[in-house]
Amino acid sequence: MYRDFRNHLEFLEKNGKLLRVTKEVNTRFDIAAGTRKISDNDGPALLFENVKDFPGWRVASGIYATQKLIALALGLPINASEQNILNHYFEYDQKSIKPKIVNSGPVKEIIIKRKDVDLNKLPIPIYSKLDVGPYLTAGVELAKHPRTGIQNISIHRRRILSRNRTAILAFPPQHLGIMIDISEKEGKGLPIATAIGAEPSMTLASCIGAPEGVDETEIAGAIQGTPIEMIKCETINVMVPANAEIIIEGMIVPNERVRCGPIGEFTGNYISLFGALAKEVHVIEITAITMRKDPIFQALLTGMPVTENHTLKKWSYTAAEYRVINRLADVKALNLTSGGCCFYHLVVAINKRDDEEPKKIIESLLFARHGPNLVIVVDDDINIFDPFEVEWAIATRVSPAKDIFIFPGVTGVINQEGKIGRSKWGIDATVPPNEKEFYKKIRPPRMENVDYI
Ligand SMILES: [Mn+2]
Repeated sequence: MYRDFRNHLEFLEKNGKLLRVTKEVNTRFDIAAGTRKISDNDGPALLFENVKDFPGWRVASGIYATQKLIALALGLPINASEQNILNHYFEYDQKSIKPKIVNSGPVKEIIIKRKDVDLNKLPIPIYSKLDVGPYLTAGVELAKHPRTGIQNISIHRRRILSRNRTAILAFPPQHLGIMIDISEKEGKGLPIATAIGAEPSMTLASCIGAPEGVDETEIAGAIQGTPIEMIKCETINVMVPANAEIIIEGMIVPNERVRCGPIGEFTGNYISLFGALAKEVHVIEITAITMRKDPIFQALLTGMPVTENHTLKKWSYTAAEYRVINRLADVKALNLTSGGCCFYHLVVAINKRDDEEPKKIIESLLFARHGPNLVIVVDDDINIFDPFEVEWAIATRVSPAKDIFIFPGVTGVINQEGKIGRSKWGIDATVPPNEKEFYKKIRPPRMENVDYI
């Protein structure tokens, strides 16, 4: 199913999931507004062909904005279920195909170096009203670990500071943040490239949360079934996808810090768990831009859930959370809910065998890395993808004094004010032991005889 970014746009168009926009749009808010609308209306993805002040450029946006678009990017049927998508995530991070090194590729059609670099010539959108300026939001960041030389790929927001400078929000325990810190302690700037309009498999793999020391490019190869073609950068020692639309090469400026906010966050407001960290972030000096001669810029909206900032991470988080609890109970399904920003609230359905299982699940998840803030455990007769059924389970199966667990300060987790340590909670909404029959959903017998409605 190998597809580079523009092949993928063609594939989406054939599937009725790409809309070409010929109306003139402004990079300030118009692209964001269109992307908001398709994110709320189940697609299609957008290709803006007429961007004010940027002749010759096109901007693709919302490429992964919905469950259907994620399914298509993974090579699954358009109506693949949540469980089907999750099953694929279980497989992907267990497989790898090494990249193939090439000497030429379309991303080198235009090469701009050093003093000729000008980020203002790229159609970089401004998304939300209080955003401090334009941001790169869909760039796949590539960098070599200063000690091991193993490349890491991950997505981080970058604020545009000037013609040749950006900020980047990357901090430990994020792998790129660790790598930047190691270099800085040695007085060096880490070389980092960002690929815009990379293969869908690269974008998906960069969000998969692989362990430290894994080159996610190999996971990307496994997702698309063929090696990613990688090529050397012009000015730094980093390998980049040769079929991307745009590569921006640069180096961290050691010991310099700048603000990287506010920006509309995945929380749906301007207050995120990154808020405090965004006050002092690293600066990158751009050393080169290489691109196709008719480049397509990729925009990515964040803000109120659900956007592609949520869909790209939701299933990899869910897969990780499943692995934390699958030995503790007979887990039937998990849902990182949309209202919980696809991050904070996890609903788990189990086939309960022991009355202690819900509390064990809650404790294990709340204290796990990237753990949710609230875990709700229900029996497997509840459809956890239906908020009505989850609320019904809470209404009819919870005795608050004994079934709600509050953990006042979970360390190592960043709270809404950006401080370390936050309270978390869990709800056991499973039926009490020995009373199962009376708690079941009532449906009149002989429903099958109602053939007259
Ligand atoms: Mn990594």
